[in-house]
Amino acid sequence: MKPKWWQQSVFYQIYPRSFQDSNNDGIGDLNGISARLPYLAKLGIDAIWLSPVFASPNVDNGYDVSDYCAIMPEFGTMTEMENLIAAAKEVGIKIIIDLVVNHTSNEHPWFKKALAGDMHYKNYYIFRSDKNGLPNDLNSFFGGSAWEHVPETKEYYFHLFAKEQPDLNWENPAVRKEVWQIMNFWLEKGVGGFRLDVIELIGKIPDQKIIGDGPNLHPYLKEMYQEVLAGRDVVTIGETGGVTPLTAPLYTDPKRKELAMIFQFQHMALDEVPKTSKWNLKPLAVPELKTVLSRWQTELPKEAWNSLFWSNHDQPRILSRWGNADGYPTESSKMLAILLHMMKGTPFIYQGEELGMTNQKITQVSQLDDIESIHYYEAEKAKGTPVATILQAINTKGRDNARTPMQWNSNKNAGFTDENVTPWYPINSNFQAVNADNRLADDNSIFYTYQKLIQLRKKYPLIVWGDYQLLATAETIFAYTRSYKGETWLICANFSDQKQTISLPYHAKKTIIANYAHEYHKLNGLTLRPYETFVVALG
Ligand code: TEU
Ligand code: CA
Repeated sequence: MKPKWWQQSVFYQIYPRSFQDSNNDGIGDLNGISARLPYLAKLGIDAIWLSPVFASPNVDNGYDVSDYCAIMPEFGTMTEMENLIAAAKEVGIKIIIDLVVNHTSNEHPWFKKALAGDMHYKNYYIFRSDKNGLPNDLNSFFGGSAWEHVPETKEYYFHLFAKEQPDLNWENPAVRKEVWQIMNFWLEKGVGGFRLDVIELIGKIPDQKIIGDGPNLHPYLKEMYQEVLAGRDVVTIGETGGVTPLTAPLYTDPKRKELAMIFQFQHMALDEVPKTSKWNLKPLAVPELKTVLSRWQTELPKEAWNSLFWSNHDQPRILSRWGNADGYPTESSKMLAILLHMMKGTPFIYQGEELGMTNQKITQVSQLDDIESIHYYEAEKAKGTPVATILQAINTKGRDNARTPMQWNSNKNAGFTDENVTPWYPINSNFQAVNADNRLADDNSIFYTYQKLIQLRKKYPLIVWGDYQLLATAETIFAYTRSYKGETWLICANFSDQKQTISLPYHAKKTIIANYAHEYHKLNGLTLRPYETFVVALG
């Protein structure tokens, strides 16, 4: 297969509400993003995954869409969106939009008409009679039953997320046609593709309690390809929470004509007690991380394509999570960046990751914004769990951690919005130390590590295409090689806050990148400092 642009690209995710406010209402917006394009061009990224910017009552911050072809007024206008797409193109950046079509908002006109008894639109959603009580015991991902009662019509409707996010009935061909029209509408506006929210859920059969990976999932994706994607050089990235290296090719093998790539989440579950919930915490075991990430490097068939990420708007900040934000913020954030960006797959950087932004601790329930955390809090409180325990889980894994505004400078409100405005969500209290101005002024900052990693990916096909091999090492040494056309690179990280001596019988001929100022030659018997990480060409 001819290489695709998105296989050789680095993506950057923007959560618009928190990126840059341009009109001083305390809410990030489209013009704010346009104004920051020079910063993104300097970083060197090729494409932006824009979290939803469509009309929405914001029960789930835009992941509940009430009009897919209109811009949320708080974020701007359709003209401003067109301007953003055009201005980004000028600097070589594509805009990828977030298509949230497993469900709509309950304020979408389709759902309002359905509730009003219009049978055409009722069949856009999943309604069931209430005559035997709850249709079944399926639960929503945000807690509680997935069935919401409508006493007026003696029915329930189905929602896998909040009750304000009713699931669409994909079995109805009219629904699918609406989605293809929405996609075509945006492609004609010049977007570079789609991130497909919870796409593995569209083949569901609620009556049989089949949710992920339903029998109709792949037929629908094939239909999407034929109706929208065929003949267009666009990217599609499926959010697939349950995907494994075995099932990934079903989505991404080009011969199957479905999606370009997927987001897998197996590594994101490694600090959860297996088979419980994201809130049930356990410490990360580095050997498990090595195993899981390496499996995606070696067990994924050549024809399939994966993405690489540490963070997004649903995950806590990676530096607080698996780095060492207090003791070694610079070293450990660089370690994480190098380890991931030297792997095969398309890297995604989440806004602020390139600055070393961290989680923001809250001490009171009133500081919560995210619907998932609020539901979790209420459910645990009802069970009698102590507040301190609940807040500890939320401070560790809650989604608000990633959603604090971007830290641009050391002024009050961090340059996100005017100093006299109250931002929609508080700025992380460390903004005076952690901000873009400081990072850009320091040649040794994490920002320039990300910039260099992006440049290296463009320069060396080895990073894009090379074979991967995990090396047998001490538990908290993460070392692997990449090999391509007779050249081999070694990537080696001390994933701990202790000194460790490595015994790798290699000689380095060239240092490519490292997080301590050091040239690497003889590697056997080398003692690595905490989080020390280097990439060398072997020879
Ligand atoms: O997330 C999918 C999803 O399954 C989340 O509920 C995930 O389990 C959780 O965020 C992990 O903490 C997507 C979007 O990324 C998310 O922001 C939306 O809330 C969700 O879909 C519903 O649209
Ligand atoms: Ca604004």
